[in-house]
Formats: sequence, C-alpha cells, structure tokens
Amino acid sequence: MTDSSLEVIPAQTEQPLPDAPDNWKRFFSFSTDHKVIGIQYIVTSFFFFLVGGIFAMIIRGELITPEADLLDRPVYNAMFTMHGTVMLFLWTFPVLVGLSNYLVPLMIGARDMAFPRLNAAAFWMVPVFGVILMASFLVPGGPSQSGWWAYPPVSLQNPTGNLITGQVLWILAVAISGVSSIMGAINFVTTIVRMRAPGMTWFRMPVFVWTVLSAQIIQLFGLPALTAGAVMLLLDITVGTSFFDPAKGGDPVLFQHFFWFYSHPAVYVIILPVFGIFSEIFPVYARKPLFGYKVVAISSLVITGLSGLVWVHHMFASGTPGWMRMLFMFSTMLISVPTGIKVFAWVATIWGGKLRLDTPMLFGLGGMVMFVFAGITGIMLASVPIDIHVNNTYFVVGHFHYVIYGAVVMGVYAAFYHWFPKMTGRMYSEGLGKLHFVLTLIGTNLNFFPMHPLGLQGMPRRVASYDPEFAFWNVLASLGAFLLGMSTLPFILNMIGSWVQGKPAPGNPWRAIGLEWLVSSPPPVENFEEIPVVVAEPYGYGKQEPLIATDVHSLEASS
Ligand code: HEM
Ligand SMILES: [Cu+2]
Repeated sequence: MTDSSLEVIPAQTEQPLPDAPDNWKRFFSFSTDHKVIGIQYIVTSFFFFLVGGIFAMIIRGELITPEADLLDRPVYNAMFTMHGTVMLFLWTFPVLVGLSNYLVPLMIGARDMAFPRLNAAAFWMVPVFGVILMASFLVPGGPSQSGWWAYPPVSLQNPTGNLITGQVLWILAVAISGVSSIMGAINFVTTIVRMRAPGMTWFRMPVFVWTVLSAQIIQLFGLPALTAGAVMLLLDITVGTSFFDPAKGGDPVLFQHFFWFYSHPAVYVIILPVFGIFSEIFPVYARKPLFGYKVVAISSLVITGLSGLVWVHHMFASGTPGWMRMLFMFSTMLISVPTGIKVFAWVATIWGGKLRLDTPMLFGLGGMVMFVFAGITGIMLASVPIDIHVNNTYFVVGHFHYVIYGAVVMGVYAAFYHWFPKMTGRMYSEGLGKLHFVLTLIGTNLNFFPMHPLGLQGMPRRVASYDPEFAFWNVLASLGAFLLGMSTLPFILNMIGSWVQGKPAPGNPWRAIGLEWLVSSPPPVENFEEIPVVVAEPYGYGKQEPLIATDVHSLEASS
C-alpha cells in the first residue's frame, strides 16, 4: 500500500486526441462520449439559464414600481411560470446532470457511462422539450399561467377552448423532461454500482459520486409520482376526466400531494450534487482531508431517505389536519441533522487550512454561507406557526432563491471554474473570475435579501402590483436582479475567451487528488488507457505533497 491513490496508470499513447482540428463538431453530434454529452448538457442548459434570466429581469422590471404598468397581468403570470419552469427543468436539473455526466465516470475510473446511447438520447430530449416549452409563446392564449407547480383548478382553466394550449405544451415538456431524467437516473445508478474501477470500494468513492448516487435514487422513486399527477392533469384538461376538478367532484389537493411528493425530494436532487461539489472543492483549496469523510458520504443517503417523508410542509396551509402538520414539521426538522453534519464537516475542513482563494474556492465559500442562511429560513418555514403566517409571501421566495441562486448557482459556478481546465485543456482568467464572483455575491444578496422583510411585512408572491409601502425593498431587489444579469457577462467572456485562447492547462493544475486529475486535460476519448487500480481513500491532502504526480511514471517509480 502506498499513499497515492493509484498503483499503475500507464501513460496514454494511442488514444485519439480530443484537440484534433475539427473536434468541435462532436459537440453537435449524437456523440456517446460522456464527456461530450456532459459539455452538451452544460452549454445547452446555460443558454436556458440566460433565457430564464431574461424572464426574471422582465419580472423585476415590472416590480420596480408598485403599479402593474409594464406587462398585462396574464403576461406577468406567464413570465413567472416560464421563469420557474425554465430555471428548474432547463437549467438547474440539466446543468447538474451535465456535471455529473462529465465527472462520475472519470472519478470512479470508468471509460464511460453504463449505457452510452441511452445517455445521448436523454440529452437530446432536453433541446426538444426546451423548444416545446418555448413554442407555447406562439399558441393562442400564450404560455401556461399556472406557475411551475401547475395547481388545479387554475391549471384546468382553458379560456381559448383549443386543444393545444400553453398549459398542454407545458405538461408535455415536463413529461419529456421526466422521461429524460428517469433514463439518466437509471444510467447513473447502474454506472456507480457496476462500473467502478478495481479497488474503488464504496468508501473510496469521492463524495461527489455519493451525492450523485443519492440524488439519482430520488429521481427513481419520485418522478413516477409527478408523472402520474401530470398525466391525470392532462386527462382532466383534454378528455374531461375529473381527478382534480372540484366543480366535478375531483380533489385539487390530491394534485398537490402528487406534485410535492416529487418536488420536495427534487430540491435534494438539486442540492445534493452541490453538496458534493463543496466536498470536492474545500479539501483542494484548504489542502486538508475532508473532515469526517465517511459520515459525510453516508449523510447523503440519509437525506435521500428523509427527503421522501417531508413533502406536506408545502401544504401546511392547504387544509392539512393539525396532527399531520405536526408530523411533517418534525420530519422536516429532522432533515436538517444530516444537512448540518455536512456543513459542520466543511467548516472543519476549512478550519486551519492553508486557504488558496482562487475563484472556485471563492464561489464554494460564498455558496456555503448562502446555504446556511437559506437553511435557517428553511427551518423557520418548517415551523407550522411561522409558515401559516408567511406562506405565499415573498419570504418563501427569498428562502428558495437563497438556496437555488445562493447555493446552487454559486456551487455550479465553483464547479465550472474548478473543472474548466480539465474539460477544455485551458486555464481561465482569474481576474475575470473574481470580478464575476464579486458581482454575483453582491447581486444575489441585493436581489434576494429584501424578499425576507417584504414577506414578513406581508407582500404576497405571484403579483404584478403591490402596496406602495413595499416599494423600497422592491427597488433594491430589482437592482440586484439587473446586477445579476450583468454578472454573467464577465463569466461568458471568460469561458469563451479562455477556451479559445487560454493558457494550456496541465493535467492537474490544482494539485488535486482524484482519478480525473491523473489523465490529461482534456482527457482522452476513453478516459483511461488502462483502468486504474485504486488503493487509497480519496482525500489524502496534507499527508504527502505533491499528492499525486502529474507525471505518471514518477508515480509508478515511487509505488
Ligand atoms: C434546510 C433545509 C430546508 C428546509 C427545512 C426547507 C423548508 C421549506 C419549507 C417549509 C417550504 C414551504 C414554504 C411554504 O410554501 O410556505 C420551503 C419552500 C421551498 N424550498 Fe425549502 N427547505 C430547505 C431546503 C431547501 C433546498 C435545499 C431547496 C432547493 C435546492 C429548497 C427549495 C425550496 C423551494 C423551491 C420552495 C418553494 C416552492 C414553491 O412554493 O414554489 N429548500 N422550504
Ligand atoms: Cu420542501
């Protein structure tokens, strides 16, 4: 046994080189290479992030004044519906699937995912349902106006009387997204269970892989509920069944159960890989092993288990009986235990480390702090008396944007910068990266902090106009939104500019431990010429530096 995590890894010789001249064409093809698919997911979803961002700025443009003067109210409804739907189904989910796709096979020492063609098919469904969703701007009556949660009876209304409405296209898009996600989930779980390199035991897997496994298990048990609810809703709208229509004896609250039985766990599908990103990044930039690795790894699975038992906390104000509220208040609070364990482990990892504040670390730290804030407001919302008071107000909007922008988007940016040299073979510009971080940090807090006082004062969500007493905080929030829009510019400039003409990146620019750092940047087509044999746990920082030789031969010589 040696301290390095590999025994043998012969140098790559005859692999096709990823930087061959017309290589870019791969990204526009039905490629089955998980690395190409990963980047396809990331670039496509980032495009939709910008689309969703434009919707957000239109919403905040309306809300910068108390009157509904910029948009007609139906258009405003369509905007927040499309904003939420695009941000979740076309940005957050697919971007994390993209990162997972790129990283998981490399991290576990596999040549590809278990089902490469299924993988490609799942990706190509993303632009398809993206186009279907966008097409709803063109049908009479415009896009769905019933919010990303599509509650009946609002979602059952069809003033145009047409068969193809924005709402029907919305359901179709979400259904295709669900099928794509189920295909992805089967692929990830199989890959992680079956395709690990020799010696890559469960407790030698990087935490990121644990979190992807935990997240994808949620997809497998949760998505069928959402799909069932969506199909029943579609039948209600199109062929006149009455599952959810109260006017015909249906039960609209039943839909809420279907919806939240999936959509609460779905927030963990999103946040778990981000927890994984934090767990990968902090040890590298603090030069210390991840504190409590095994506990952190297992806590992801505990979260997966608990995440299926808390959904009714979204329905405290839906006529839920008191005893049931108590039960779900308790289970929701329980989930903060494994979550808190992770935060504790990250702080302990950073504590006393030799911190290197490169852009990935800045985004990682920023994201973690924002997550803690969101966790505190989450616990507040979990408490029934508080939630009854602030349900349907901007307080809820503030809570989940701290999670989804503060923690998730920042965590995703951290990952982009950290693995950019690996994916592209180029270094990014640190100066632009830091500018991007500062704008994002200020923008996020300026945009989303004001929503908490607004909610506590009683400003309802989903409204185009409001009482003038709420004007001050709304102006701040809108300015924050425009700042966030601007913050993407240095990022885009950096990514495109550096990919085209950045400094060539070595195999392991951060002196990080992990199989992905042992191959060239970008990695050869089948990742490893010979499958590596893993001999050590994943976070040996500080024990032996340089921890892993970038030059494979010196590693062989020392082992
Ligand atoms: C510390 C753990 C968390 C707790 C205790 C918590 C608790 C809650 C509660 C009780 C609500 C319902 C509020 C209401 O509708 O009145 C809520 C809403 C929400 N939370 Fe969290 N949350 C936590 C973490 C997260 C995470 C990690 C995410 C996303 C990645 C998230 C995303 C959301 C979203 C999207 C909503 C609003 C859904 C909607 O009405 O559209 N939360 N949270
Ligand atoms: Cu929830």
